[in-house]
Amino acid sequence: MSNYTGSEIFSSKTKVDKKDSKLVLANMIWVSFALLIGGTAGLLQTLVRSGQFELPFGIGYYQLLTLHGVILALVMTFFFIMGFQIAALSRTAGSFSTSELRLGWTGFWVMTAGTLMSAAMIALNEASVLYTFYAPLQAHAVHYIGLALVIVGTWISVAGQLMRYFRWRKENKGQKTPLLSYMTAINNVMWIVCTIGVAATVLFQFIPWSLGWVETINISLSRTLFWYFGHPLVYFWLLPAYMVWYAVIPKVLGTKGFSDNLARLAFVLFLFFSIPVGIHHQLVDPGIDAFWKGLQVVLTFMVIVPSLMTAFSMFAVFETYGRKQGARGLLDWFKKLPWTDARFVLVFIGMLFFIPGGLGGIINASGQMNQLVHNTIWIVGHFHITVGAPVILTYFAAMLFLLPHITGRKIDKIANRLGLFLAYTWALGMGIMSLAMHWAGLRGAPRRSAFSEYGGADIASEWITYQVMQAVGGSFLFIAIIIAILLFLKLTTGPKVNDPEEFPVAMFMDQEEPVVKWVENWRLLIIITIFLILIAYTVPVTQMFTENIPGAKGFKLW
Ligand code: HAS
Ligand code: CU
Repeated sequence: MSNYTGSEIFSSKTKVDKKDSKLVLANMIWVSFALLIGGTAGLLQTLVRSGQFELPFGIGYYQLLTLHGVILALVMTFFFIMGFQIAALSRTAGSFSTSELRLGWTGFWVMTAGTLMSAAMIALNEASVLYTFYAPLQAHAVHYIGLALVIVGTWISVAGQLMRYFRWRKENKGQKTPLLSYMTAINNVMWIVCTIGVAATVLFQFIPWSLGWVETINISLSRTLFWYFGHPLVYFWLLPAYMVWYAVIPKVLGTKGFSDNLARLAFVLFLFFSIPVGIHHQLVDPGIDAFWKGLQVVLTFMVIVPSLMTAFSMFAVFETYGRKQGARGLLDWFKKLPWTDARFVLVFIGMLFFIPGGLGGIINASGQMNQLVHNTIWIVGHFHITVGAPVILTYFAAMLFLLPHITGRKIDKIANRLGLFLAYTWALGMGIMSLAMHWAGLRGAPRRSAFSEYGGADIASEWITYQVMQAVGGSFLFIAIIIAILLFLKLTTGPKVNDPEEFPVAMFMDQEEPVVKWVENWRLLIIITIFLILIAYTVPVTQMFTENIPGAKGFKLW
């Protein structure tokens, strides 16, 4: 396009650089592989929980559940996020330098090594501790070391990405950075700050304890450090999806984004409020004063705001687009949306899922209601309609244009149709499965548990229908995963073309406006972030050291 203005003008780049593309592709290959393995595990779990199926070859339910969580929630997402952010930077800020690229590759290989170590321990049945690895369940030390390496690998890759971002800023002093590059920087800075928590608990608690150097572990502290990381983790997954919603979708529609400044503000709010809220996962845990739980609940309600801003922006974009297409009346614009473009449909269905997904989050975060849903399968329903639908469907949409873009191909009719099938099958499967999970959860069905009749208890018999529904949903999801794999193969093989698929990046209605300066004042942003963390965590964490909590020995319950 010749009429690029504002931040786009500085990024004369219109493509992901060739060398960078290889790294992006390597990451995306891991995504497909992880999806297949993790999805198969998921299907088998729903079958076990239906009560109609037993796992063969002595595979344990919790072993499989650990594999499912680790490979999908951690491995698949991390590789996607690294690949996508590298692509977004290369596309909008320009190619990576040799040293930046080298960091990307080193990170990739360290993540690969860590993943293989953990996967081997899970396969050997030495690490059935689920993806949250709650103490006092104790895995083999190699499992924790593997997970630590996965995190260290992301740090190395993120270092390369941040260097690319700051190099752009140095070379273009005083200008506003391309929006997508800015967004990757926010996500990466948030990531560095929050992973310090999980690194601390793994290095100083889990590894020495699993090696037998110390006998006991402080459970409260380990969980708190985990959730200090575990909540921002969910936004680390979500923000790349939001990058697509804000910066890609308007371009797919052929219209402008609502506001570049508003998008940046939303991301800043995520940086501020994602981290000091982890205790909303511990609202029923002992050892944390109600006051600090309450404070983190209030902060949780703050982190809802940027998602509401995002919803508002999306409605604005859709309506503007629809009206341009001649829509009249209140809701006519809805019909004018491009219902045959898989890039749009995948994302839109994801957004629809996020309406109940977000509402469920607000229910979880509300102190009293959390008592009802905590540790029930409602929570599993919640995270399947957040990370398992809006986030992953958007990742699919991104791969739909990114894979042909980086390999020199186009989305042809068949690929587009596969994408549409994928969207609908996924929606059907996830819809049935997660609805059943929410219902069963409200009737008390526990999460993290294999099939049991609980000695014929009446209440347990109420759950069975829902568990069968979950298996039906799980089966559709498995079909969807096969479609996804076929789609990725289709997008990366076959004849190349001269003008490959574009990586769409939108302009904004306020493109000509100057950017609000403080949103790129990193010193200020980091100070505020740390300040909020100190307020939320200093006292509860100090109490965990001073209140003489008895340590726990390790247990291997499988
Ligand atoms: Fe959550 C537990 C609270 C969002 C993931 N969450 C989890 C766990 C995961 C997870 C994995 O407070 C389980 C962890 C474990 O293993 O124990 N969650 C929230 C809140 C939000 C939230 C307040 N969660 C997410 C996202 C996730 C995710 C996002 C993944 C990506 N969550 C909790 C709490 C717990 C919890 C408690 C602990 C529960 C317990 O007891 O264990 C908020 O961020 C949600 C804000 C979102 C919205 C939605 C905005 C809607 C949008 C779509 C607009 C649609 C459009 C299209 C434009 C308010 C942006 C519409 C068009 C039309 C035409 C209609
Ligand atoms: Cu959370």
